[in-house]
Amino acid sequence: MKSTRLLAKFLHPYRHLVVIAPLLMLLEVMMDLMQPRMVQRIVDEGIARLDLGVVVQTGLLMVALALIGACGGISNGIAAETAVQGFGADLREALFRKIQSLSFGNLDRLGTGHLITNLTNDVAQLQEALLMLLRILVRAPLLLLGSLVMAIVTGPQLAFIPLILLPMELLAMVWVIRRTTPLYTLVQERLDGLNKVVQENLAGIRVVKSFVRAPHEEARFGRVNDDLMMRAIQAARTVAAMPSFLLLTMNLGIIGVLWFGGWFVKGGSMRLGQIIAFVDYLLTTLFSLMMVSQLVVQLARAEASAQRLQEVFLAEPEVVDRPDARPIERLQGQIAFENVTFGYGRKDEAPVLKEITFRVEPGQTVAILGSTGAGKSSLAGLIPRFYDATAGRVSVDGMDVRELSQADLRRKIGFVLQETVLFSGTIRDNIRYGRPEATDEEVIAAAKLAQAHDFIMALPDGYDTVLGQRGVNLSGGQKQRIAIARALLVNPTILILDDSTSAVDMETEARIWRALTSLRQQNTNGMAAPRTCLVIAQRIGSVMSADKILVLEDGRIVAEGTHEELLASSPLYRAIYRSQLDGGVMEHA
Ligand code: TTP
Ligand code: MG
Repeated sequence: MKSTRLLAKFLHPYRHLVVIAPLLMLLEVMMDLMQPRMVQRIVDEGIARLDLGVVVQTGLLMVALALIGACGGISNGIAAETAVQGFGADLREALFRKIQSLSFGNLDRLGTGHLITNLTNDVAQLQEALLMLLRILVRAPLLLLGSLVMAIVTGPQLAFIPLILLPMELLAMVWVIRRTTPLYTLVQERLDGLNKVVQENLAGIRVVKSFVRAPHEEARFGRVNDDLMMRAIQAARTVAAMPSFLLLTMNLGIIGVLWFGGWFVKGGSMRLGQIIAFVDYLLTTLFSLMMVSQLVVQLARAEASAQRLQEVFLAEPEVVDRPDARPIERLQGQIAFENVTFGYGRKDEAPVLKEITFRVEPGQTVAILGSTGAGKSSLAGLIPRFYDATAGRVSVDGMDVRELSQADLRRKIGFVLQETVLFSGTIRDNIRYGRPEATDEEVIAAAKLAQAHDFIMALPDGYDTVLGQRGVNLSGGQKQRIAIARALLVNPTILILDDSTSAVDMETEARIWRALTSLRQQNTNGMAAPRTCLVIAQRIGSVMSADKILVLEDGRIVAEGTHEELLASSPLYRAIYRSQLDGGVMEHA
């Protein structure tokens, strides 16, 4: 079973508690089992013989036993809860770490909804099962057997009653458990769906509001929410049959005991106290069986969750370092694609990039131009190994990127992603995200290069301005410039800008370029110029001064050359150029 493997692994640090808790429970069970015999003694020897001394003495003994039992129960609760909470925290931490190690491809496939449910509800299900294990795994079976034995010892003549009722109850339990287990898997899946909708909604709340789609989103949420509710009710309904069945068997038991017991008492072969104790033991037996069944149901639920957790734990990162991965000391910054073909893994679909071949020499700025969906971002993502090429070879400085350590490689590459992501925190922390040890001077130098310094200084708190939830929000172009500063601060050898100035006005964009170019000539403020720049853009104006422009169309490179060469040779490039003439290209040139 998946759950046992996970439990065993993550319970290891708490093994002493796992041993102690059931022992404490044993204490409580033993005390519990003695109580009915005490009652019997009070009735048969105290009350029947009008001996007050026996009543008081036995009564006090009962109180003492109950206190000892309670101590055992409470200590068991503390030990169990300590183990369960520690187990849960360790499991969540390991899961989080595992998620960090996965590749983009794994994460695409698992989905955020699944991972959030994993981290919250699935772990909680395992914790709940563990708590029940530690609290009732010992208690219920012991009480069950113990009270069954005590019942038979107390009234052997009535022993046939539990021996008929127990198998009946067992049958009902098996029926319930077999029906609910698959239902709980469905409940967890519905929870994934709910988490996905919530997560998408919160991430895209601006889109939702700007398109006035709140009612649509509410309906979408309502659907998954109802779906979850229906499944949970369906599962609960089946489980709900259990208590009624238990009551039925219990009542049958009481009737049976009173009926037959009455005979025996009248005949003089049994005494009243015996009957009372017997009923007590019988009810405990039947009740314990139901506790066992609840444990089994919870274990089944936990098993479903454990399977979902194992899916993540056992996921192999698609992009892995080879055991002999080469560390990188220093890069020159040459990039080469040789016959690279790449797809996102869906077999039936055509590849996103087809037979891409080009070179970027150290110190060059190469631009990639192409319509939306042409594959520009996909191409750039192959260089830091967000994904690995399906066929062909991507290399830096002549070394196949698959032979290099991912961490080393990525540290040498400054990647400004197309979608700007800033974290909540100060502007300073955001800029030095990739190099937390950077000095304030370095942060400012990077911000100046990215043309962000001036607007940052205009904010009331400057670099200490807090961004994100409940903090200041920046404009799209301002965010992009912070992201550029963040990439520049790591002193990358290769800088990749994926449409990173799309929201910046042309004049600022031109200033960023001038700053980067001038940086190449002199080394100021400890900032090393990125030697190689790969620039993805939609606007020709952003890229016409590049050393080389690649025109990407439907996953293929259809033209390659400098601005002038392309104007002369490529009708497509000329068409793009003309269509953008009005967009201010001339003024930039
Ligand atoms: P992109 O490489 O994202 O195209 P692009 O960067 O040229 O487009 P844009 O200018 O709009 O940024 O996508 C190429 C194809 O790959 C497209 O059909 C969508 C697909 N794709 C995936 O299937 N999964 C992904 O994670 C990404 C990024 C793209
Ligand atoms: Mg893109």
